[in-house]
Amino acid sequence: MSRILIVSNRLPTKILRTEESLTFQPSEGGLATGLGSIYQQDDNVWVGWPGLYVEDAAEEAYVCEQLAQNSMVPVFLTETEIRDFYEGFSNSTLWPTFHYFTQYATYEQSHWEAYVAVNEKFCRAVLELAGPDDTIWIHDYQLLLLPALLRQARPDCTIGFFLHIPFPSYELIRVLPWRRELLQGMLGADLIGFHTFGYMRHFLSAVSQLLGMSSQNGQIETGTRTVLVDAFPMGIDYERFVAAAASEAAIRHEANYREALRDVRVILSIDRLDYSKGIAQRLRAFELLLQRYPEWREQASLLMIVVPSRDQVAQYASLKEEIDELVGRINSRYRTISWTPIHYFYRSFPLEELASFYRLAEVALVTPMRDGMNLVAKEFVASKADQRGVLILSERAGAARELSDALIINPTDTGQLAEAMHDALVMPEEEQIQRMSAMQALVRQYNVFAWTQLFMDRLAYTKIKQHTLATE
Ligand code: GDG
Repeated sequence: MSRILIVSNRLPTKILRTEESLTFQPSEGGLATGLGSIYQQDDNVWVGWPGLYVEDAAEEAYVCEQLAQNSMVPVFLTETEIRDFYEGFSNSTLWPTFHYFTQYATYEQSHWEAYVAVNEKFCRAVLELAGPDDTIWIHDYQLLLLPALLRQARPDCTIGFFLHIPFPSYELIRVLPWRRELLQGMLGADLIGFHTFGYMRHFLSAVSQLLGMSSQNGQIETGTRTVLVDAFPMGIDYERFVAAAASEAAIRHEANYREALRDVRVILSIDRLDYSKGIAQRLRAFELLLQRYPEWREQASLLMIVVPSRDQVAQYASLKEEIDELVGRINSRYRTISWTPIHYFYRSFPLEELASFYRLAEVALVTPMRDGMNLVAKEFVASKADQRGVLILSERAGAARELSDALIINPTDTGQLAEAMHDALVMPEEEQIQRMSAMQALVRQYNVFAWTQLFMDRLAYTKIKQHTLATE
């Protein structure tokens, strides 16, 4: 029987070690919830790292058994592999390069070697599981070499690859010493998906300039095979956010917060700690809003949630310091006894609380410097049952291609961002409703289930086409 094997760096479950036991928790984030619908169907499985260093063979066997009950297969990584492959090559070479932050990128041969070795480790794990009719769906920048490794071992297998982050211009890719190997790694897939046509165009241009392979209508001829490249903008589990926002818990939390905040207007921002998200620039823009429009002092507050992330990587630790310093400076300068300009949380919240923040906010500030898609923008839209609220969205988030009814801004233009906040706070209700309902229709229709279906259908079509061509 044919199955789908989802492969990603992390499993949709994280395992935490407490003093006396291991606890299994669902991971947050769009990928886990989105693909949750398919990996637990039939005999499908999800392969990835469970976020835990196992201590002995007995513990390893226990973890495997527990995960197997939920259709997951772990790939165990060592501390050295996490340091060199994950924090090193994935997050200190590929992530900054693909987000146009080359000044943060490092180029360590030992990190590259670890990246190759871990991709080979994933390859062995998948080969142990995969039957000849199975479909393998690989996710994201940590596993760029895996498609070609699998192709080499199983020339006929069906492989889809999806990149969740931007694919940058050729000028950025060419900086990488291992650029050809990385592109060749991706070309092992039958179908390569990106969030936007822009990323897809960059990829085709890099393949043409670095590997000399041309393409037509998104089809690349590698010499031995045809690889299809296409855009699949990822959606969210829309109804899950509608339900979370309508839940009793979310309504109760919202009422409590409103009371505590004495009904000030709330501008919301939610991100993982990351320099690509434009958090410091956003703070400066909020400060400018308070300078230019003193009428918002004591009337509007920024509710800023920063979810801890990658704090072992140097740039993330210094970004955290910069944010702490900026928040401290702005708050100490403008605060009054009864009003705090910025409510800043450096932690994550359960879904119902997150939903209560989406309910509470009149304005959502999603202003990354670069972002593959940005699901927070879509979640805010889904949570607004009364269709009031304004989304301010960076033109450099993938989501801006779809959500054109947001106030679209250039995140480096602090003045424009401050003006957009003011415009959002004074926007008439009819205009809010008109914009929000247009965005809701789109986010509801192109939800994560539609995204998965579209990708899988396209992959099946690609495979059929290849067979037809081969037998002609
Ligand atoms: C990568 C790409 C692309 C956040 N805080 C809490 C919480 N979250 C959840 C949000 C959302 C997810 O985390 C963040 O997703 P994003 O899309 O915004 O960003 P990345 O993590 O950078 O994701 C990105 C994505 O992959 C998918 O392809 O869109 O461009 O960088 O779902 O809700 N969840 C909970 N508590 C929190 O405090 N429960």
